[in-house]
Amino acid sequence: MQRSQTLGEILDSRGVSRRAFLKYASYVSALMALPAGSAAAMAEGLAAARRQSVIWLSFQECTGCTESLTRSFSPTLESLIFDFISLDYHHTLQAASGEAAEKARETAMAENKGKYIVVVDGAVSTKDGGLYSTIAGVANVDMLRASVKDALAVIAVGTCAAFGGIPKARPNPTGAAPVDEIVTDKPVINIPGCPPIPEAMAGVISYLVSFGKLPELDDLRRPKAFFGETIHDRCYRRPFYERGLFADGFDDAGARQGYCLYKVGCKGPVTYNSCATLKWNGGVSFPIQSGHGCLGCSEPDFWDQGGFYRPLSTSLRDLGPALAGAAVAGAALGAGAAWASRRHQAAYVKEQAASEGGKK
Ligand code: FSX
Repeated sequence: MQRSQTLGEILDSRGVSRRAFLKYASYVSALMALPAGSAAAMAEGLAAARRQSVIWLSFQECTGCTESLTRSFSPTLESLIFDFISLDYHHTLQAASGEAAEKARETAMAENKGKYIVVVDGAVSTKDGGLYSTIAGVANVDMLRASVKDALAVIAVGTCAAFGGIPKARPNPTGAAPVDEIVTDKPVINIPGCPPIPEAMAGVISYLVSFGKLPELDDLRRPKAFFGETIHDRCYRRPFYERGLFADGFDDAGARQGYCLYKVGCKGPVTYNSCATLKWNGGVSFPIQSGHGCLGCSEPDFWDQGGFYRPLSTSLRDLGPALAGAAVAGAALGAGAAWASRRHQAAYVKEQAASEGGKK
């Protein structure tokens, strides 16, 4: 396979039909709710594109994000990695090690100046010069800065990379920070989730490769196609919520009837993600369908939000002073986006408190 070949030519030589190509583009377009005609445009864009060079950096994380992608059902990892992108550097998946691995990263950067994409999973240690997490003797924060220098765009996959995630949970001993706090002069797309939904990662990369531009993002830099609605908006248990039918425990009569899990701590109402529609493991299920409330893992600071098993109206209410503090810090640091999400949460708590008061 030559680098100069287009994806269309590569797939032709492998006997992949144009029809299969269009089917894939239709699938991604439908996932991303793109306007009519986008599937054909995406198929055309992908066919004409050259394999996209991707440098994938893994920092403070649990490898769940890569595990999630490698268990992607559709499109498969094979089609994503071997057909659409050239994964030139990936700590977990690359065959090279030591100096050869680092050389591969430098070569990919030099050969694809201004055109390669950097994907990051994991938070970036910044305390004490970033010495708490290093690769090949280089602090993550320095490797990130050097790697994005000539990048086209940066994709932060997973809540750790997008918002700091678990490494940033109080007391944050390593000074863990999200990617967009370090990278301020390149387009950054956040695909949060701990781990993120594989189809969201694959869809965004396909969109970038075929259209050469970023998909529409919200105020937390998340693609609206996958993060435009809350879990609650699309939850199949929502009719129970509307009727005031709640499980009070995980094994009571309400739980057995499939009632709403709000009272046992579900964070679906304030969590923007596609779990309720795309689900997991090829659409088999998602946590709420398996009887467990949403933990809110794709939202900023989810680990510190006041308890996974406490109802939102009580757990978030405890954050009153923190919410006020975040408003000040947000304005000072220009972190208004994160605050916007918290403001949504605060409004929800207020609404819940009012409705609970009304029921008494
Ligand atoms: Fe974080 Fe990902 Fe959670 Fe784990 O790389 S988002 S801890 S699933 O692995 O970064």
